[in-house]
Amino acid sequence: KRYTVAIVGATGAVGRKIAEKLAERDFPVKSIKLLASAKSAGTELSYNGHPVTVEEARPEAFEGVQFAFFSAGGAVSKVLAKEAAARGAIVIDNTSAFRMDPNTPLVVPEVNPQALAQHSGIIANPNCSTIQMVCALEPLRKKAGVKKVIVSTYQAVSGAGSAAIDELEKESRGLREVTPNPSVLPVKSLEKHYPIAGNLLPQIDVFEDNGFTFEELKMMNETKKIMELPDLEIAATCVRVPVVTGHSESVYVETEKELSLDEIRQVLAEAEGVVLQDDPANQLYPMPLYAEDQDPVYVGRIRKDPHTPTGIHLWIVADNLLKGAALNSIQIAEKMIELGLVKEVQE
Ligand code: 11C
Repeated sequence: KRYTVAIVGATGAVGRKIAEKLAERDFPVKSIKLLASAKSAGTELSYNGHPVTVEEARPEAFEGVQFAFFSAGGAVSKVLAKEAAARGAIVIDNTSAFRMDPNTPLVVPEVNPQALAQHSGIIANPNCSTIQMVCALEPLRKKAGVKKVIVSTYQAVSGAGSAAIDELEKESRGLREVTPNPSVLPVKSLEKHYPIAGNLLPQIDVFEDNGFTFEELKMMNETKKIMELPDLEIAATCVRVPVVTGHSESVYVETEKELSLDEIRQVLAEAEGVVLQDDPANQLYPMPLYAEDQDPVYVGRIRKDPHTPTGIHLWIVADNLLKGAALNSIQIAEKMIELGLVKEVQE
């Protein structure tokens, strides 16, 4: 069985990765539609070595589509995702538009595939920094319960799109020569912009009334929903760093039951989608430069807290465009096929 697939936002950083990964994983594609804004319509891209002309993302473009991967921003998803679902497509949405909607499953296949059964046409793909963290938290929860999480992130600029990558590259070249003239980071739509080369920005997305940024709240709320832990004590601090791709996270976890260091290592070594990189004697630990273009979530620097017996410190790194976005979206589609959740259509 093969499927007609659409990618909305096909010209963007994540859209391009979705096309690459579908081909690389040999996803059963019968035909592909690359969709984008009217401005990009007519652009020539390629899929699996074949040229494909980008079409404008309009409601009619979803006729006959079975899987629609959306990655063109929340505003586009809010307008077009329901149009695609109404035409029979399963929408896998990479924006925050539907993540907290109680009727929309928010899924990381290694963590909560059971949530897929309740969908009504739209499945939400979580925020990149949430995905990599829950991949490491879930196996610990299964073994010992999870009570509390405090996370600080070191997030790559590609999370803010291609324009932010260009900005880091330009500023890095001019670091010693010209005064940078930032216009994208930390948040394109806000008035103030700061350089990212040689800097850290403790702001990802807009500030909310409680002083947390929207990115921080996404990590907190999405983790509770995915892990089905509404009472989880969780707080996040999200920071943009001058790295092109690969989000890193320092995570403090308190489990319900105490685990030994060996048990923690064993649980993470056996966890689906996780690769343990934890050998301080040989200076082995995860780093974003080496996680780029790789599928796994890497975990290392594992330590027991010196004061709290149930406290654990972890360092978690993953490619934010792959496991954080394109790969997880495709794994959702693959899981739906595996679980028989895709309606058969008359050919
Ligand atoms: C970033 N995490 O690194 C954001 C990008 O809600 O899917 C992902 C935004 C989202 O800036």
